[in-house]
Amino acid sequence: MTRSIITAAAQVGPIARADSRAQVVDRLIALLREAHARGAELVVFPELTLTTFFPRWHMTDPTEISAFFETAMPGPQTQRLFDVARDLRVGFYLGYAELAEEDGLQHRFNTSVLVDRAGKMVGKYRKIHLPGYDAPQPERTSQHLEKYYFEPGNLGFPVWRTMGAVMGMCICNDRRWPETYRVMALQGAEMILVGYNTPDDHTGNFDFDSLTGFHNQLSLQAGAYQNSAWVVATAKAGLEEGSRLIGQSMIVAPSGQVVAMATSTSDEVVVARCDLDMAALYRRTIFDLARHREPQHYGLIVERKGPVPPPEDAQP
Ligand code: ING
Repeated sequence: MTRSIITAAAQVGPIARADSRAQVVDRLIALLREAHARGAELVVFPELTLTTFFPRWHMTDPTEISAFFETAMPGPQTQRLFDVARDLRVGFYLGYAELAEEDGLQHRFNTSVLVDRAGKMVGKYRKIHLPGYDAPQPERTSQHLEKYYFEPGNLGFPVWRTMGAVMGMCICNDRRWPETYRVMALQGAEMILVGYNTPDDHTGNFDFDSLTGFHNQLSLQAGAYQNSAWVVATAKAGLEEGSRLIGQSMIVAPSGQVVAMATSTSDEVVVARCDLDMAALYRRTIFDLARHREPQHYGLIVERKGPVPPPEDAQP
């Protein structure tokens, strides 16, 4: 009997700055219901999926900024999403802006939570790799100010045994860094869930930006294959407040194959059965981290901080 979990990427189209939480949660519930109708047991929503991608603007008014953050999860505006998911017995990943009070101080994180099929909170992740800048860049038409609005995550990359699998979470830019997947794979992760908001003009260099979709897919497929894990990646997509966010929500197998991908940049559900034994097979053969990965032999690389110096007698 193979272990599997039917999973959905619930892509969310543009969210306008003026859209209320209620309007957005209505859309998330509709996506969740569609995913359930198509057999999904787990649904992955995007990063910062309750509001427009506000780090594209520089705001200074604390009240204006706080309006984009949640002080509780679930809170009054999101409780009904949790209730519907519990009633339908569907687990989910939800990305949002978190205003947390810790050691008497307020902290702001770019956060995701994982909720199981009984509606129980499984775990929380706070985004570690924050792209962009901590101050407006004068030459940019649209800003990318995640370092201004959020602190780097302080929870590491935990993984949890839940819903019949070992699952981990990351957020958006994390997916571009190989250590993100490896740190979770070394803890036994079989499924890695990620939401993203990815504008197609991030660097302002068209040679790079024209490859945004390719780099998205490359990062996800490499992460999945090189770590023998399923990767479920969900976009906030579309033309959102003048910013073009790529779609391409996708479900990638441990083989690196894309088994389902969104074809729109709107609200769209893609579903696939994730065979967890496939991850185990790759982990037992090609990517047996215990047998084939010999970190003690990497020591020389780690100790060396730069190129090997030329031999003494090298001719100038
Ligand atoms: N967004 C983008 C991401 O990493 C980006 C930023 C876009 C980086 C394109 C590099 C290239 O997908 C977030 N929110 O991290």
